[in-house]
Amino acid sequence: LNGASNTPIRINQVGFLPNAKKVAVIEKPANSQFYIARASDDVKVYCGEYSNEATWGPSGETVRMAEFTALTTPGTYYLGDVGGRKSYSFEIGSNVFNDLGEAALKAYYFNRASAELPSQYAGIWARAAGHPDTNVLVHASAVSNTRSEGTVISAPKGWYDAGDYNKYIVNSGISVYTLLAAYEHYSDHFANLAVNIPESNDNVPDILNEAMWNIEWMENMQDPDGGVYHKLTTKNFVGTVMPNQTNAQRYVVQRTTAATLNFAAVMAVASRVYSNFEQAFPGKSAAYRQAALNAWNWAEANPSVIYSQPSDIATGTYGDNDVSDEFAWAAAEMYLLTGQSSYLERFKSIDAGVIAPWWGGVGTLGYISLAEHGQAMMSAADYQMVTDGLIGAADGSVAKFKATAYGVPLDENALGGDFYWGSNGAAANQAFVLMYANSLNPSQDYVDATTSIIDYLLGRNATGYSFVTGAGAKPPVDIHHRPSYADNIAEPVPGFLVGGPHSQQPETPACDYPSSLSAKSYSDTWCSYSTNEITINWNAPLVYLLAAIQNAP
Ligand code: 9MR
Repeated sequence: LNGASNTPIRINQVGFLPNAKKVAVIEKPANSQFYIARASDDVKVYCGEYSNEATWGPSGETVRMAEFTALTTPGTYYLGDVGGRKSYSFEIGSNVFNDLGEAALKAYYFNRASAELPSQYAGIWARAAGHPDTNVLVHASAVSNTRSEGTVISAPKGWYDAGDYNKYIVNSGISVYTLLAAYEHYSDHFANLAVNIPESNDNVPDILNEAMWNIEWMENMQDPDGGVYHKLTTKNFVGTVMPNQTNAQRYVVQRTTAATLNFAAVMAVASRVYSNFEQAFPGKSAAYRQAALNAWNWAEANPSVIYSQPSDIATGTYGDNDVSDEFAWAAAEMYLLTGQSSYLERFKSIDAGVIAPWWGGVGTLGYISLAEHGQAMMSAADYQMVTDGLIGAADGSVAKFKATAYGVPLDENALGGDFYWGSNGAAANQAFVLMYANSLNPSQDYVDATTSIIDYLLGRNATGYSFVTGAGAKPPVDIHHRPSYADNIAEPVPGFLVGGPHSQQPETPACDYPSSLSAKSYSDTWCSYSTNEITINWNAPLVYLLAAIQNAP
């Protein structure tokens, strides 16, 4: 399944919006000219000159860029090289991202815990229900004044985090937040995006029904005293089986400050979002408000409970020694929820900074929420501080985008730079910030840099893969995802963004990597969970940016 790439031309394998910047990358072309031809009849419709040669450190390649932005006529094309080489075919059109946008959201449905996926919704990936999670034990590490070791709790639903079957609050939080932000920032887009899930015929946009599947799980992860369990997990990762083929005991493990603040932030946002859907979800908005307040109060009283893996638990840690950014994010959301100035003061007292958000660095989410919802509640100076932070981060991405030989805002430094575990999710999260900055302060550079990230994820990268299952001519096939592995269906579950290149492959050294160079350190094998796993947190910015790029001002 780990075939060599069969074209040296690196190009977005899905397509380009008509007015988008359009660039392909090729290693050492034989001649300075390229052409674009119509796929149906090989008629050449565009000729261009490659840019000058440049070397991209992360891939070690000396490449030239082929830009054909001026070609805007919808159609199916390929790029040809006078040396006789051709790219995969690609589309130009205003609908090029429709299927992908649907698939990226539908991926969450495919990862639902406690749910049967009938073929009516899941097609060939139909499967039986697994993990009811109605008989979950409180682990010794998670006892409180209200619950002792072995207390049985019920916490069904939620999404499987990734290729494993566990459910982790920290990672769920940023995923839900990003989907809810996508809805709030592009509500018309999502009001019209139905993805054929069991709730598709109700009066609620599918993205909010899907997010609710996970929020309802999160609700049950709060102890009556306000503290929130870090994760719901088996003791060890289970084997490569379908969800219904395993019934290993599940536990809730530890209560941490990070999980509790993350939960507070998400519940505060959910209280706002679902207040507009009171009929469909009666009482939820008020309940989430109270849940957020209780969580915040617990975190204030327990400000430094850091996750520490118990000796009998071996699953993902999502450990984070620095919870200052979680305090900043939660404080921002609590301010928007309550209007109490102490929360804003708290946010301002923490210099969380704006970076591409990730599960361990969430301060940026507070900036985004305040910029989007807080203007009327903030002084002009405070509002400007927030928007300047976001615009500054977007400008940083633009500077990188303009500097690299691939024309993408990804580069490396002594520590591996942008090529770490989940580098594709990090790239998508740069685009999240770019497109949010673009809504504050529209700029062609922000849109172009985002397009370059989309291109990178869909094939303009040093591996030759489109990194989303089911999308493009050469997508990942052998992903680290238990249902995709165990279901006897050749194609993996579609719509999932894989983790992507991870410099030097330290965690999974024996997984058949084509190269040790950072940008090529990717292996389309089950073995490589450090590059070929999928997660709910990497898909969320993909959902966001596909909506954003189609609705850019
Ligand atoms: O995405 C996580 C990455 O940032 C960490 O470096 C890595 C190792 O701690 O863990 C990743 O998260 C995994 C989680 O612990 C368990 N489910 C699968 C996740 C993706 O590989």
